Amino acid sequence: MSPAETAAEAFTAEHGRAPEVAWSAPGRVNLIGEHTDYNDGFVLPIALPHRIAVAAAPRTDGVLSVATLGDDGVLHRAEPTPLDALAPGAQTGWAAYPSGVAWALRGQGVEVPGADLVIAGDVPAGAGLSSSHALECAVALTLLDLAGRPADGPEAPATADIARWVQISENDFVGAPTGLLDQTASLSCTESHALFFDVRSGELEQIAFDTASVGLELLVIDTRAKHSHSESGYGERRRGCEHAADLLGVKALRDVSIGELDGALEVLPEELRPLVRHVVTENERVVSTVAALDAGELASIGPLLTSSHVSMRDDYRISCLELDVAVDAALEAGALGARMTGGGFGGSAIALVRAQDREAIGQAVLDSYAEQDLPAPRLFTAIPAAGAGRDR
Ligand code: GAF
Repeated sequence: MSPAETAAEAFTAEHGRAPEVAWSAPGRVNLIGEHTDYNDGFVLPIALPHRIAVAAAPRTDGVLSVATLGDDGVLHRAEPTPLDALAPGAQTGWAAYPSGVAWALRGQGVEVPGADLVIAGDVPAGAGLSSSHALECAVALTLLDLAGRPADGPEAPATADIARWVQISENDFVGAPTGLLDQTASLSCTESHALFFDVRSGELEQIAFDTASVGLELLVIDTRAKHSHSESGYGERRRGCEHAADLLGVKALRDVSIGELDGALEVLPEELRPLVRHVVTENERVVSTVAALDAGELASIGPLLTSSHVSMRDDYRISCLELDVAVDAALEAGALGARMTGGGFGGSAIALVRAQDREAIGQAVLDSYAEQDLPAPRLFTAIPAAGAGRDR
């Protein structure tokens, strides 16, 4: 059963009526371009086939009720809350994500009605694969539909606005100071493509990314080391970048070109230099990756992925033992390139591998984990899937 079918079935069992609408949104893997989004830079994600679905129907009493189907098959219910009572800090835990979206949409003048929502999905949580944004995007699309402004209708808000509203919910309600990468990926990625997103201009370009046609695979290694944006050093890195941009007299680090990097580093305090070096070189790597993909040279992006990892490990300092073990083992076993993906401090790594080496590289990663007494990671091959959409 698809996540949407599962959510619809759970909705009917819970509420004794069928849902009126259902929308789902995917998790993502960012191919390259990490911690560049809040620096107005470039990112290049793909959507995963893993999705979060929301089945819903309106209520007439102005109350939001939310329930989510756990991996254990048990339905977890949040306390039903009047929409008027939603405010940052009023809700914690998983329920803050859907509630925050309702709050943010209302703040933008969307007439969100009371609603029953039932959530189900298969994006691994805490794996750095953007399960929270998949959830928030699916909720946003569902509530917009119930508010009479479905994303596939004539009154639809611009997709960039929906992404921004989801960001407001995440930043101001959930309290995680994240950028625009994940929502945009979840809403705008397409099958067989990576999404080249220029965060400053808002421009989106679909870049063909068909690994199978050139005998390659993108292996995802979910390290199972849990990561979280609100508790990690994410905000600290973000503030460091903003401080560096201030000192350099630019709007964002996006404005520092690779040619200006050495000069910029000279005038910055020592502790900010590695952050700036990462962001400026990472933007450059995204542009080079897109150029290689456009030229049909998919295999040649491997070294760019690996340099990105080294930059995050040594300069941005957001890697961890589990991520480094995964990357090193994959590279030693013949991966063309490998890097951690997402916010860091845990979560997942990716490795670009030749299809015929996939098994051996996967085994090498598992062996390396066993040697280090780490719990076995979860491995799967990512195939770029479709972005968010209506299921009902
Ligand atoms: C997380 C954030 F949510 C994104 O906005 C982005 O900054 C990413 O970390 C790092 O590239 O996924």
